Parts: sequence; structure tokens; C-alpha cells
Amino acid sequence: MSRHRILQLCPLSPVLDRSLSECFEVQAWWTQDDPAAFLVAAGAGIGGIATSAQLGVPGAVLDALPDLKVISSRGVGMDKIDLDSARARGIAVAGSFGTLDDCVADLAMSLVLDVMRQVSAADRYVRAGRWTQARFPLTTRVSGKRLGLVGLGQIGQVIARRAGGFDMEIRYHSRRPVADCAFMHEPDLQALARWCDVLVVAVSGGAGTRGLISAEVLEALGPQGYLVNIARGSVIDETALVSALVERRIAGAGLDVFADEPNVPQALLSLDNVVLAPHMGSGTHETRKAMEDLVLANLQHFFEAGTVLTPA
Ligand code: 8YV
Repeated sequence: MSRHRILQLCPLSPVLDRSLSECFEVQAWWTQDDPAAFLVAAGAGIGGIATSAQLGVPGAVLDALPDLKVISSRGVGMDKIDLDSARARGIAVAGSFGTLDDCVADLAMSLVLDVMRQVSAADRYVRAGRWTQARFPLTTRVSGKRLGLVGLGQIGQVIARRAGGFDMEIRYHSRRPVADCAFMHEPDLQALARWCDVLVVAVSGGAGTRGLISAEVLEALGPQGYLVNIARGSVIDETALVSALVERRIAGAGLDVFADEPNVPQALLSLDNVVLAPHMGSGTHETRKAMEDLVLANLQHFFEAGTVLTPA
């Protein structure tokens, strides 16, 4: 029996790459000398795509695959996949939903703790031998403070649970209030920023949230307020954020995501009130394995049963 042909857009992991090639006839898009010519010559008959949230599916690839039926992505961010076009063509789209919420929420809390208690800065202080000269300056208490969540989806809800363990008071902003939710919904994002001690961004990326954390929101957060972003760089007006941090118009930021990854604004590198992480929210052995297992399982389930297990 001939195997289903899938297009793999990027290397995923040695184990997953091998499993995909064992189960399907895989065409490796990223190894093609002329990817556009390859799609013209070999695009027909390709029924599936394996990709990652970071890469998504470029529009030109989607357009060049007339027989595409399923996209399976490693990750939950769908901001680089044109879901409307996929839906219009009846293409099933799957993400790694349900696998990474804990680890991303853990990292969000790490950044909250680090930027407010200055753990990374203190580590640099000790290593530089500065403790022998002077005591480390006082930091900011986390327990019992006010945490404002931008987005209360699956990851946001786990962050809220974690923050509850630190006796934090929680309010959230989203387009619509979440049903049966104990936390107060704040329809005005600037009001949430004014209210909270730390604003944690956990909303989906994409056109609908681009620049949501604007200069005005940062101004409302104010010189005592901290910002943490584990969502997408695009959600924040990064130019406004950099000047707010440089000029200390907000207290600090913990950032796992950036507008132009892996490039981080140069001005942030020398600031001690900023914690910088290399988009590693889901990056644990356990979670990446679960995500990768699901990339394969979604494709297999689709070709056997016509549906994906974790649809977008
Ligand atoms: C990963 C992510 O960094 O799930 C997402 O949307 O951004 C992260 O989990 C990455 O996309 C894994 O491929």
C-alpha cells in the first residue's frame, strides 16, 4: 500500500523526524534548493503538512498544495497559519493543545519571580564579586501582589492557578468574560494595567492582538509595574516597551518572546530590570516529547479516521 505523502516544513527533532519518515513518505521542504520550483513539480498529491508554530505555513506553500487535507503543527500558536483559508478549503488544522500549558505557565511564574525578586541580576552580582563590596539592593515582594492577566485561555488559567499559590489577587482582560470564572473581568486593558503590580501577557498572537500592549498601556502600568510576556512579541509595541524600560517608566520586564526572534533589541541587553529568555516556554524534555508525539498522532489519526485529535 502506498504511503501518504506529507510535506515537512522544518526539522522538528531527530526522533520525530525519524518517526514521520517511518510512517509517511516525507518531502523535506527546507532541504530543497528551489522550494518554489519543488512545490510546482511535486505539490500535487501532498496530503499533509508537519510544521512548527514558529514557522507555521507560509501562504505560498498553502496555495501550492491542491490536495492538502491536514496540517499538524508543533505548538499552540496559530498566528502563522491562515486558518480562514484552511477552513475554506476543508483542511484540518491541529496544534499541540493540552500539552504545554503547565510548562509555559511555569516559565511565566519564573519570569514574574525573577524580574520582581531580581534573581538573574543577583546571580550576575554574585558572580561579578560585587557581594564582597556591598549588599544587593532590596527587591520587590511578589506574594500577595496584584497580577493582571491579558488573556485567560488555557495557559492563562494555569498561570492564574500558579499565582493563587503565591496569594496573588488576580484580574484579567479578554474580549469577552470567561464563563464560570472566579476572577474579575476587566474590559478596559489600561484600567487593568493601572490596577496590577505585574501584567502577564498570555493571549494568542496574530492580527487581532498586534500592538495590544501599547505605549498607553505601558504608561498605565507605570514606574512600579512589571510586564511579563510568554505569548508573542507581536502583542507588544516593542519600540514603546524598550523606551519605557530604558527610561524606567515601567519597573521591569520578563520576556520570553520578541518581535523579531532570535534578535533581541540591543538596548535591553544591558538592563538589569529585564529578564530575557530565548522563547523557551514549552522547552522541556517532557513537554517537547508530548508535543512531538501529538504532531505524529494527529497526522496518523487524520489519515486513519478523517479527523485530528486536537483541532485548532
Ligand atoms: C514553541 C510556541 O516555542 O506553542 C507555541 O506556540 O511558541 C512554543 O511552544 C514552538 O513553537 C515549538 O515549535
